[in-house]
Amino acid sequence: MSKRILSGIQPSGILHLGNYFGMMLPAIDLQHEGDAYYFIANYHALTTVRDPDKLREFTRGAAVDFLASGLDPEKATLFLQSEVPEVAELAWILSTLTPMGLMERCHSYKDKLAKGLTPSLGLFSYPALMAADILLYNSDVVPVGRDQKQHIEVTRDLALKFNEAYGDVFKLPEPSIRESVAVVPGIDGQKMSKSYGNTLELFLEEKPLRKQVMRIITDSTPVEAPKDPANSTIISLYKLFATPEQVAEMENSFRAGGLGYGHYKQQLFEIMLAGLAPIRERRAELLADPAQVDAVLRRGAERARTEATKTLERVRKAVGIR
Ligand code: AQP
Repeated sequence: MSKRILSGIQPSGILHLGNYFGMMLPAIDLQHEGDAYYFIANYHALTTVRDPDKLREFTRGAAVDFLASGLDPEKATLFLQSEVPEVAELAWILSTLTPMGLMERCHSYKDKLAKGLTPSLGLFSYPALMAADILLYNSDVVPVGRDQKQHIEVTRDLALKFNEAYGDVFKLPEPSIRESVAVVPGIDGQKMSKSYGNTLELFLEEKPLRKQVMRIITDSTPVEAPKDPANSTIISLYKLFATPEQVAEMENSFRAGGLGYGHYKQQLFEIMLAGLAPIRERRAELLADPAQVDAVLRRGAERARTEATKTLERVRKAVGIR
């Protein structure tokens, strides 16, 4: 049987380079290696987006952006999480086995608290819904950025607890993390994140994109002085697009001094624009053909729901509500 690959992305804002390099591209590469299911996690996004029009816009946008980035609907199943409401039932069942302490230890929850977000029960129990997303589709491999690694461990814990309590129902999934892009930095040097306001959006128009690149925070080394390439956000982002030779060239130029950060930001902007040009073109085509996107999502939802229903039947039987 072929490997089941699964991953999701929250439409909690506009997709950015962190999403693209950390998860979307690895997931797109994996679509050739098994039976891939990718979804837009709009139930998850409800924990942060309160405006229904915005949620609809971001959800649709994420689906279009994923397709434009290279998701092939003939190879991978693309669907909206909410088209398979069975996931909420499984999340509830899993939550009855979930220790509070396990959720309390989750970094992403703690980070959001530290950023001042008032937590809802939904945000707190987010990893249980994510476990349901993964287990409902009998997933073997889950391509994610490093921030999600702990949530896959939680998923494995919950699957084990369930299997111990009710018999062997779930497979234990493995994360797949591309180490070189596991944490893409934002313009402030922290993890690029929709909720941190530090993103470079994947499909931002040329002018505002340049403006955003020029806002990358740097130290105050004078133009003529040598610069340290080691902890430079500019270089970390440049590496996403440049060849090793181009990166070495920029690093040497940093060490030599004589050029200001503005110069390197311009170089970054130019390589970014060139690198993203093909997917920008593809996106424009998709935006001009909404019926094509509708059809992909409809077909994806049907396939996903068929799979989900089978798993949920086994779960219901196992726990005694059938
Ligand atoms: N900066 C990043 N570097 C590498 N991978 C990243 N991912 C997100 N940011 C980076 C990966 O993208 C996938 C989808 O993420 P998500 O949007 O569902 O949730 P997230 O990780 O919480 O992303 P954000 O942008 O930080 O969203 P908010 O601010 O709403 O919480 C995941 O596999 C993630 O690892």
